[in-house]
Amino acid sequence: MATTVADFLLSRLREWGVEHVFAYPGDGINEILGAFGRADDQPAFIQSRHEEMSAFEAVGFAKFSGQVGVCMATSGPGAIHLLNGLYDAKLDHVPVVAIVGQTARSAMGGSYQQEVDLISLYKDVASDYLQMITVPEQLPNALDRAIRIAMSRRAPTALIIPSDVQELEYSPPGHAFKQVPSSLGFDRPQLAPDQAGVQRAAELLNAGTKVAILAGQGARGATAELQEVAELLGAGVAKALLGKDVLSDELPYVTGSIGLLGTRPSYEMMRDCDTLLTVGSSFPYTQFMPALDQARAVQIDLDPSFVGMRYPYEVNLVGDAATTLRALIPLLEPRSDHDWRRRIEGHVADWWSTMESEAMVDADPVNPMRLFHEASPRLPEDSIVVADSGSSANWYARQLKFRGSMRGSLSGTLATMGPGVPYSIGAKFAHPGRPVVAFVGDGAMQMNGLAELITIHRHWKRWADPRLVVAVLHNNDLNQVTWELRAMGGTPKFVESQVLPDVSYADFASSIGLRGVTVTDPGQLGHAWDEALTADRPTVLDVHVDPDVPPIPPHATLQQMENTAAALFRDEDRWGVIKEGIKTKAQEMLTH
Ligand SMILES: Cc1ncc(C[n+]2csc(CCOP(=O)(O)OP(=O)(O)O)c2C)c(N)n1
Repeated sequence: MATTVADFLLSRLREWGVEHVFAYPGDGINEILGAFGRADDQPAFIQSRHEEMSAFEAVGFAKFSGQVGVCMATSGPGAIHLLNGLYDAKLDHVPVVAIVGQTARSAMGGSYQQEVDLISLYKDVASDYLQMITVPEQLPNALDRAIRIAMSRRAPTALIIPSDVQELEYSPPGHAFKQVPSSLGFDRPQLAPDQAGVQRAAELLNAGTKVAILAGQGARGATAELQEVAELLGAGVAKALLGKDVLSDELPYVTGSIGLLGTRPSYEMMRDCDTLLTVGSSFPYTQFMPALDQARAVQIDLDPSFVGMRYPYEVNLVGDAATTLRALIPLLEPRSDHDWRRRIEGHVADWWSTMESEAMVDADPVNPMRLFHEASPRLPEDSIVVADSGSSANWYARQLKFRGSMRGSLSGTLATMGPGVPYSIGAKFAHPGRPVVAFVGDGAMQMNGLAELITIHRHWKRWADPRLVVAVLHNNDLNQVTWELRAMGGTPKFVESQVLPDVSYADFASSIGLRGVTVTDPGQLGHAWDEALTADRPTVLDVHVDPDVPPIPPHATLQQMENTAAALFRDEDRWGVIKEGIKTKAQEMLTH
């Protein structure tokens, strides 16, 4: 039997080492589905409940494997559903390739069923590379480029393959005019910075007496170098949200997260430093960086289109983080004055004890911080942790102490609701032997997490280590926004928009064959975590948390406090909120 375009597509994906395609079927890709059958499901077709989840699964897979994630959907509605996940990839700089169907060439332009102008629709999200395949000879080059560009630019790319083209007999490009042969593979360059720039950076950093380092996900792979630079400069290191796993929180000078979801020591370090070194981060909230005339600054980034922004940097070094730091290290002068470093370490130690006290404040029924606090020391050193967008992102950022080879991520830049459960599935396919934990709000569970539990149920037996824990923050509220309304707009909780219908997430999990555990008492938490982390199957921890515990940052502005107070005056939950808020904030003062 002749090889079709669809057969070739799958064989080329296999040659690229792609083992999973996160996808959902439809007649716009029927021929490709037939090819999966003929290829004995290699790469494996990982069916989700919704194409947006397939895209999130590809993003989660790519984030945790470091390889390209591939997702696939039918024409029209399927391709439209992928979009939010692809934007998540675009904004967090993740390599994902989307393959979507389209109506047959003979019907194009005929307002045919499910005919959507996909080139226009995908133009922005897949701006790095987007092609429609119209003849077989075009395919290898377009696919190879889609993969190579996704990997090299860390961006989503897309191929549109009309249904009739999928069925054509494959014929390769030849050695002829207007044919574009192609090849496999891609060796990443080690991008070294300009030596004169490194010299200027070293002079600037050596002149500083109070050095702060901001590390982002671009510093992953440069852990040892980052530690060495921090030691030499007597600096503290704050971590952007996507860089939470680049450096262990057990290091005494790591101040933790920065920004709205950040820690007090990060805030204080940025407020008081005289020198800033940013490595692999495009952290957007400049108000949490030093004042514009306060610090002299150096930035290191792989991508020349991302240097020089967000702060008036004096030296912008384009280079791979590890290579650039290695070039810098011999030029740095070790600090003899350790006051600044000691101050940072003191603030960090105080911070962790405050976090513990805040987590132990009693609440009605469970303090959400305690859920994270009890998890933190129990998380295995090789675990992968994800959080959804919602209050869980705050507690993930502030309460969890990362150590060992732990990995973690969330939708950092798009900050979309809903990736928690599908990211955890992508993580499991990336590392079937590692335990995965997802912290997800009840709103995100109702949006799509509940349905994606069914996907977990479908696939979990393939994973060498069956441990996947979804911890649901069950507060019957879209809590993060409820608090944003109070803090930003001075608006009281609007019940119609904020309150969620009550659902038992544990019962749902049990009903489909997963473990489901309901936690309504903080005393149960430790045991619940121990059981979930030793279970023989995925577990949903349905934790009834108090929506009145404020996820307000430790450095909230006076205006935000005033807004919150004004909103609470008109808020029907005001007494619970005030009580929990005062008890929590008191911990920051009492312990010290
Ligand atoms: C797709 C999408 N819709 C809406 C929002 C705005 N939003 C951000 S957090 C949030 C509330 C999340 O509620 P839930 O999942 O219950 O978590 P909680 O904050 O209550 O812990 C909303 C509505 C968003 N970020 N993404």
